[in-house]
Amino acid sequence: MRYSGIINRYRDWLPLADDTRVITLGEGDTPLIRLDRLTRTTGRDATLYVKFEGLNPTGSFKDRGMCFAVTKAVEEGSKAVICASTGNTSASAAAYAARAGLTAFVLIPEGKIALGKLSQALIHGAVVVQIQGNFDAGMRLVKEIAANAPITLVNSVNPYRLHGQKTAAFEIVDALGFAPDYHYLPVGNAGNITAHWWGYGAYHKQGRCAMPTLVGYQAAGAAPFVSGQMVDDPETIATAIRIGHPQSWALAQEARAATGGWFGAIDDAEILETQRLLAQEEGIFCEPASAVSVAGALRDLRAGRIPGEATVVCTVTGHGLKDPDVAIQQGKATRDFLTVSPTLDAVRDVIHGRMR
Ligand code: AN7
Repeated sequence: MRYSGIINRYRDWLPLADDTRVITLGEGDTPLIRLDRLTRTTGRDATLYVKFEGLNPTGSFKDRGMCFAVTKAVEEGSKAVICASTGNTSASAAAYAARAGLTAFVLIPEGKIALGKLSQALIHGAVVVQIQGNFDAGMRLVKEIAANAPITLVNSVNPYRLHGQKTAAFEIVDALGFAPDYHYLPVGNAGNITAHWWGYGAYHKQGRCAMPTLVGYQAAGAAPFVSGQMVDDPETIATAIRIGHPQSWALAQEARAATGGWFGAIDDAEILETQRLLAQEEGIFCEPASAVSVAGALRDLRAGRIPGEATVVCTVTGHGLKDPDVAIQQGKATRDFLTVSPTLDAVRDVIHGRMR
């Protein structure tokens, strides 16, 4: 049967009326890819997978939640949606609003969103408002506006977002036949780690799987869950998770405590290194923020913090094409980007010098 998105696949697990019009772009059904080469570098024989959420319709995991949030907005008769965003939420809101025939208003931090994401918000016809402030400032504004106008807030404080995103956990259990022992996620607002807790929890309650340990990693310059307090001036090259005041603070603390998990931080150099390793050793091109989960899992495996025989899933949240600038900077830094004269000799020289 033709695959037609997360709502049709997991309808019984979602709060939805029978006759609701479903707004879908075929989100979900993303691959679970084994990382054998990178796992070997840890010296442990864990089974490590990535759930490549960059293969969703707009290139990030947000599509699962946006599919459901926009479907519910239409069900409730809403004519417009609004969000603050570091980029991916705005891209997804713009696309799903376009499909539903709603107006999308998106607030983004001026100069701090990756090029691919900005291009998406613009081409899908969202009203794009750059603010001279960061994501957290934008979040305060959209909450205020949505509280006083007939506009649906589609940030992850909207619980339908998390219901949609919990389907990623269902897919993992359905694919493996069991839950992984550990699940690693990059954490910004902590909506997605909360959604996975809900998803695994719902399956666990029905006896379908054990509960995995949930582990969240943040960028070192934006790591309130690691320091235990909000960060007023978050800074990281991983602009997707440049967030200092997470919206799902209490829920994520609960998810961590209930599953015996932990939070950790990865600095920008290690984020970039891991992004490059994933691309060059495994063929998986993700955006910088998405490399944080894999960096955390590799670190914890090496350190023996998780047992060598564990099954581990890392969510890779967004596609690398979201942020071409960072990828090109990384590529140029390796000095394998050359300009030569159009002659056989010149090209042969390059090849000769570089064969392994
Ligand atoms: C690639 O788009 O918050 O912990 O406004 O884009 O659920 O917030 C993006 C977040 C991880 C963090 N990876 O997820 C936004 C936004 C990528 C992201 C996260 C985001 P949450």
